[in-house]
Amino acid sequence: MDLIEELEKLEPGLATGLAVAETDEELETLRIEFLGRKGRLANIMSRLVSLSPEERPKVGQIANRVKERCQKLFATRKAELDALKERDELARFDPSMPGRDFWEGTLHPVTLITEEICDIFIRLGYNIASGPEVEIDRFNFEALNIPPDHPARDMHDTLYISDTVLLRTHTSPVQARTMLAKQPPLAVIAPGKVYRRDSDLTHTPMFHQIEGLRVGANITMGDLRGTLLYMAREVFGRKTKIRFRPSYFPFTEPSAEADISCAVCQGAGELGGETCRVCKGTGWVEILGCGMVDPAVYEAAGYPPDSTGFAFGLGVERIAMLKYGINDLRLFFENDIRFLKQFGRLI
Ligand code: 2NL
Repeated sequence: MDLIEELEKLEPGLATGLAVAETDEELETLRIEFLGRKGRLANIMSRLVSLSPEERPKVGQIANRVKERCQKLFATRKAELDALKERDELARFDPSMPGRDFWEGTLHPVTLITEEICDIFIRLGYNIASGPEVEIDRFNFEALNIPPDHPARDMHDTLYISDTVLLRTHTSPVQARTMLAKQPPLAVIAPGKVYRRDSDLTHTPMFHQIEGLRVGANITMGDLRGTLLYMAREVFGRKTKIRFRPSYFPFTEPSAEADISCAVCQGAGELGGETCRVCKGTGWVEILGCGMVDPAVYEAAGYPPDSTGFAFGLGVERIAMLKYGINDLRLFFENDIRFLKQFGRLI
């Protein structure tokens, strides 16, 4: 009865193979060899037809039992190998290893500069004010001495939502609203996003401004100069100088643009024999616009006509570019982590 003999050899043969198999691949190879569609057991079964009808069921039964036992052998060895693997992994795990570093995030340079400048003015006694980014014509223009036909409206490239509703083009409407709510003396600083229909290498449709307004008794342009010089020295260093050039804004009279001595070349205009790339050799860089508040603005606010005060407005991205030596405005809006992480300070 050599079919039965063959069947009886299967189990010990498999056991020998399993004893040395150590991987899932080796187990699979054995499974195919013994229990596969063209494997040893299948081969024996295919030869059952050569037996007499009496012998066939008996041998068939034996074959089924052998098959079950072989399957059990596989399951046992698989469980054994899995347990070994887990033990190995546990042995390799070293709980004293330092954890993986994770990226904690840093504040955006626009946020850093905004906070730095606001903090300077808080130390000077100013209050932070805010207002809506969607504004009405009245606060963005009318209250600031910019009537409907005023040429300054062209300068602003306004994004309109309707005839009277718009995205604020500067943060001045915040101060205009503050003046309606509060009588002088007043010292406010208004940081925030502003919008203009303008987009090229040096302009983005949204950017950040900080404006300041101080109204009280006997406030002069000397106070304005002293305040701005203090701020400039806090931001750019103790040796920073300041100068005013005459300018024009509808809401201030007189108006000026303020320059600071170039922080890169210390006002020399050159650096290592080369023309300074930041101030283009002039030794000065523009940082903001300012002036004494125009009486028409007081009138719109219902303030006494003899009120005195100054105001200024600066672009945050511009200050950040000067302070950190950033030469491309687009970097502020791409949020490339390699750029952002250089500004260090953790949240
Ligand atoms: C600039 C110029 C400026 C103001 C903003 C202001 C606000 C009120 C009254 C008077 Cl409520 N003035 N703001 C004044 C002068 C200049 O900004 O070039 N900003 C980037």
